[in-house]
Parts: sequence; structure tokens; C-alpha cells
Amino acid sequence: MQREYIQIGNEEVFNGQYMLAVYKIIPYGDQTVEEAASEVAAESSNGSNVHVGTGTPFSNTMGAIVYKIDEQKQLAWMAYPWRIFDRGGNIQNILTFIAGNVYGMSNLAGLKLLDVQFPPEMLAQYDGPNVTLDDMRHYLKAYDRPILGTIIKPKIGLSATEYAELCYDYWIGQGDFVKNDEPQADQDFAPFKVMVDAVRSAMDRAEQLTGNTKIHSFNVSSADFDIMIERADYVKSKMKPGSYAFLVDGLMAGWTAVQTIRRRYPDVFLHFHRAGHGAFTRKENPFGFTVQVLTKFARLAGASGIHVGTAGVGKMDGDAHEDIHALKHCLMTRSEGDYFEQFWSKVPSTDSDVETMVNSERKIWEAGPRELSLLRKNASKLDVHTTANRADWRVMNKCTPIVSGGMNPALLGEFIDVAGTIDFIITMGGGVHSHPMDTTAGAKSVLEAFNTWQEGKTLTQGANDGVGFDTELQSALRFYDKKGTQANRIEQIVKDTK
Ligand code: CAP
Ligand code: MG
Ligand code: MG
Repeated sequence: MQREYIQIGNEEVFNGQYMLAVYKIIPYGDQTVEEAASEVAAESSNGSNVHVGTGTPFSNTMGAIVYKIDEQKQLAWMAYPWRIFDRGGNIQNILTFIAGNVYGMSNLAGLKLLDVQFPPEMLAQYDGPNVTLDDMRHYLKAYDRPILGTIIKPKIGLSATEYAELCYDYWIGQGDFVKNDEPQADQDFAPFKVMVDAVRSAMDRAEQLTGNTKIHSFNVSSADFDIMIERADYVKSKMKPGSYAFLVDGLMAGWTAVQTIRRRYPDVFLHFHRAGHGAFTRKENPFGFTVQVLTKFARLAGASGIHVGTAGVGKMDGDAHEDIHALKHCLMTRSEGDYFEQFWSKVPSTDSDVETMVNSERKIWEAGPRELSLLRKNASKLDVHTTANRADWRVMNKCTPIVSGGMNPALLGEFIDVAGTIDFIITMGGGVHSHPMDTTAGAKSVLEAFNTWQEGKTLTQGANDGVGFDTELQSALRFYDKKGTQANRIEQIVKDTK
């Protein structure tokens, strides 16, 4: 037991100089949670497994403080003086402290970082997002619905031209947004630069035909930064401003890659793909961190959007409660978590103007997504009172929830109801390219599914109401019904999250 790290009831930790964290700690043997927590606090801040005589009065103040323990629930709350973190807004450094060596400690059978809270004074040190969903909405002139996206499938193996033709097919079906899949890069059968050129020409043709602007998210994750920058620069040289995003495999390429792209290309939408997160976030894994923690750090790092899961509706593991909280951590000025409320403004939360804004945000959520959608139906720009939050009042810009993984047209409307908002990007890969007619029909069926939701109709009514692309939606519903869309599970989820 390293007693100097245990200061139960210490109120200093709320003075703005500390980042707060809560862990679930499962000790081996007959250690108490308190004993194990003191070891975790030492290893994740200024200490080691033994007390050293080389500490100084100052270095002793840089230790984590265990300020609350729940032995029953195996929970420990810790406060980190955020001065110990690398200056210059470095996310990688924070996680090296609090989600680094500690996972290897031999005295633990489990250590899960459940939630974190950044005080306003700390927020000011970090970039936060620059390009947001609002910018994307302005570019696409799409205000009253989620941004409709796809991932080109097969995931890998198409030539650059075959890939770009599928982008064209999707875009002429009224789709907004196409992303590279997370492992697409510079494979010999689809060289990156050839793909970029082919996508640009497909985009021009699709915009010509539809009269609507389109966006493509290019995966710039690479072996080294020089190649990453070279790829990003190539995209920038070939694509229209606003028509592209940079996708980074945030966990596999790393936080330094994420922040490099954020800082080198501040005017480009930074798309954080979280491939690999399941190794840390799945409930079955006693070691790791939660989706909420990952999402909060992505917003702090400046991701314009991050995948937040599908609230158990799609193919990936995850639960409604966790994913919906993550979605709110992306969008809100004040977002509630399982253990901490996170206030994303550098202005004190007691400031009356900010309070007014937070209350207006809450009213938007309480009104429900269809009300918000109809409010914006004929908008030619975003009315500041209908956005989920505003960049003023020194609020850290919002991050866009990206909803993906086994989604299909039959699940869109119900997911919007589960999420409680339309402010997200949804990407459907298999759910669009498996449409029994073709990719264009798949894209059309998604928009028709949205229109049906917006009109307050059931999918079947929408498919048979003789308006819009019914054949595409009708055949989608037949197909996905055959595939078992888990629609019945959604009713359960909606009930669970009420
Ligand atoms: C989805 C996807 C995304 C996952 C990532 C895939 O494809 O392209 O990478 O959504 O999961 O490769 O599985 P489908 P998450 O639409 O065909 O499922 O969004 O949970 O991080
Ligand atoms: Mg993928
Ligand atoms: Mg219809």
C-alpha cells in the first residue's frame, strides 16, 4: 500500500488543477481496492512499485490523488495534476500516463478506465475540433437530416477505377459522403494517387448530374509521417476545398498521427476511425477504457468526427447506453457521463449566458429529433438556435458522431429515434452495396427511408406511399427483412433507453 496517494475526501481536486478519472479495479488475491488503487495512482503519475528516497517537495505534489473509493463496486476515483502532462496539448502523453503501464501491473486482474473529466482550465490547453458538422452541412446544403454516407465494399481488392465508379453510383443515388474503408491505403492494385484522381472525376460527374455537392473521406494513415503528409497534400492538390475529409485510423496510426493531421490541415474535416477500439472497450475485457473515454479524448484532440457505435443496433458489439452517451459527449456543451458531467466550455459553467445556451441545447434534445428535423426542413443555413451547440462562449467545438457498422436503410429511422438527434454522419457499407438492385438503388433507399421517418410514417407506409423511390425502398425492406434487420431488437433498445 502506497499510503501517500490515498487522500479520501480531498476537496482540492475540484479546484481546476486536476483531471479527474475513475477506474474499475479488480485486484488479485486479498488486496483491497484501496491498496490496489494506491499502486495504480503511483504507477500512473510520479511513482513506481516502491517508495523512493529521491523525491522532492515539488515532485511529491505531482502524484495522483485517490480521493474516493467504493470497495463494493471496485471503483476508485483519481485526480491527476494536469501539469504533469506534456505541454502543447499532447493527448498521447496523457494516455501514456493513465492508460499505459498500469495495464501491465501484475497485481491486477482488471483495470478499466470508465470515465474522465477535463476541468475548463485544462480544456484551454488542447486543440479541440476546428472543422465541424456545421461546416459539412453548409457545404452539402443538408440541414434537416443525418449526413448520408457509405463505405465502398468489398473492403479491399477493387481497382482505383472500380472503386471510383462505385462512389459515382452511390453519389448519383443522392448519397452525400463516401469514406475509404479503414485498411484502404496505397495497395498496388489501387494506388492511392490513382484512386484520388479517379474519385475526383467521379465526384465531378456525379455533381454535374445531381446538382448536389459531394464529400469523400480519404484514409491518410501511413507507415510514416512523410508519407502521410504526402498523401494528404496530394488530396489537397486534387480536390475542391470542403469536398474531402482526412480519415486517420486513430488507434492504429496513433494519437500523434491524429494531432499532426489536425494541426497541419486545420481546415479539413478530421475523421477519426477507431478500428481496434474493441480490444479496450468491450465489456468482456476487464482491462482497457470505455467508448465514452475514447470519444472524450478524440474531441479534445480535435477530431471533427469519430465513430461512436450503433447503440447495439448494428453489427458491432456495444450498448445503447454507452454509445448514446458517447454521441452526446461529441455534440453537447455540457454532456452527462456515467461518473462525471463534462462541461466543454472554458467559460465557468455558472456564467448566465452559457447557462442559457446549455438550457436551449437541452430543449432541442427534449423536443426530439423529428421536431429538430422539421424546424430545419427549409433552412438555407443553420439557425444558431437549432444547432446542438455553438462555437462561441469559448466552447470546445463539437465533434460529429459517426454511426456505422452493419447499418442499413431499414434501421435508419429507428436509430434516429434511439439517438434522439439527426446530428450525425451515418455510413452504411454492406447495407447499401448489398441492395438487391444496385448501389444507386441502395443509396436511394436510404434517403427514402429518411423521408419516411421525417414524415412520421412507418417504413412499410413509406415504401408503399407512391412518393419518392418506392421500388428501391420496397425491395430494400424485403431484402433486409429476409436478413432479419433486428428491427424487433430496436423496439427493445428504445424501451431500454427511455
Ligand atoms: C462498416 C465498417 C466500419 C465499421 C467500424 C466496417 O462497414 O466499414 O469500419 O463501422 O465500426 O469495416 O465494418 P459495414 P465502428 O457498414 O459494411 O458494416 O463504426 O463501430 O467503429
Ligand atoms: Mg470499415
Ligand atoms: Mg415513399
